[in-house]
Amino acid sequence: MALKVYADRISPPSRAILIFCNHAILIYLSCAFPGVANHWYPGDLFKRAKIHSILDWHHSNLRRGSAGLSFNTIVAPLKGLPSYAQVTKESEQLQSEEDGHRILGPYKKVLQWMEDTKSATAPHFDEVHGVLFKSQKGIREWMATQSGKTELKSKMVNGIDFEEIRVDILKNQQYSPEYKAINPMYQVPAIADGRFKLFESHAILIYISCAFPGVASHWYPSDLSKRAKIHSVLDWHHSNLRRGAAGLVFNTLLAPIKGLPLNPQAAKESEQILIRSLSKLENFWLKDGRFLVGSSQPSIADLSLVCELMQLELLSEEDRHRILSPYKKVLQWMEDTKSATAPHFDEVHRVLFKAQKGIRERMPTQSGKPELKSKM
Ligand SMILES: N[C@@H](CCC(=O)N[C@@H](CS)C(=O)NCC(=O)O)C(=O)O
Repeated sequence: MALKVYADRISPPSRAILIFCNHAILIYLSCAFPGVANHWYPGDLFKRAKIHSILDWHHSNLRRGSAGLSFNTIVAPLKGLPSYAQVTKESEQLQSEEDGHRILGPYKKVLQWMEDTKSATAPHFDEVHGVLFKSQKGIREWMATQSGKTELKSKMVNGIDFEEIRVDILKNQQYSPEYKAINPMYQVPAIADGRFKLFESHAILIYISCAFPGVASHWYPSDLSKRAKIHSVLDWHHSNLRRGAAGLVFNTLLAPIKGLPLNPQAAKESEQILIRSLSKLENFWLKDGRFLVGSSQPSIADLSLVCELMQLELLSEEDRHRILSPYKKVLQWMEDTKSATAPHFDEVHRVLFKAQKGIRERMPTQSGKPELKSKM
């Protein structure tokens, strides 16, 4: 039976490349079809881990930047949604080809690499993007008529011998030259396994599961379709649950640590993303089993997503309860994941609970307030 591919090449325009940018599908296709040349997703563990690392990085960086820009400049007005003033400024400039050039122009290597990738995948690349190019003209004309009108408005529980090196991000230790050599993106977590260095938490979890034979198979089952489902939920996590939870905590509590003002508007938007994500977790991802994607035992996806939700401990008890309490399955799944990884779970989150105490002591009472307010 022929493989069916569901993709919307028309609306919104940015999704014309859906088939190229869905990581879980790409990995599945590379593994499931023997005809796929090895270079697309090499069998070598280290090469694979580096590919996972850049794919994960992509979600919160390149994709967030370019999809955010095209959403706020093109898609939001098409969908009748408000977009943001800051990004709209960019959009006005993006209406011309010269301004598209302004963004990409300085990056010669990037431009060359785009050309090389196009050539390596010709003629399919242009075929897949045909609809995008067709809609480009219409969209630019449409945007011109709209301008002015649119108000822009692990630790794994598997006995792996490891050394933990604390990088205190509250003290900006991620910017030290020593750490830059480990992760040039200046973020935690990262690992070094001998000379092999890796960043991005999902890529790290996959690497650890594959590189250490002692890791129980339920964390990252070898079955291709189970793996593909785990990749799928991990990919979903980046742009949904993480965006909501991390955005909420950052904009209500942590921004001042970075020298930025608290942003109640951004916090409100993040909270909406978080609520939508919790609802998807409750009604979709957890619908078939105790753990994610219908599993009876936890996988690396449960670890990653439950840890994401743990940062909500930093909010006031009242806000945390208001946000999480409607999601009974989610709460049970968090408890189940904690129990399945005890005593490591609490040990790993000890720093968080310590920070929680200090932060809560400084919080004003939230009672009676319908929305989260700045708390520092
Ligand atoms: N997508 C990355 C996100 C990494 C990330 O956002 N790390 C935060 C801590 S949770 C960090 O290092 N923040 C410090 C900074 O950005 O300066 C991953 O999953 O590893």
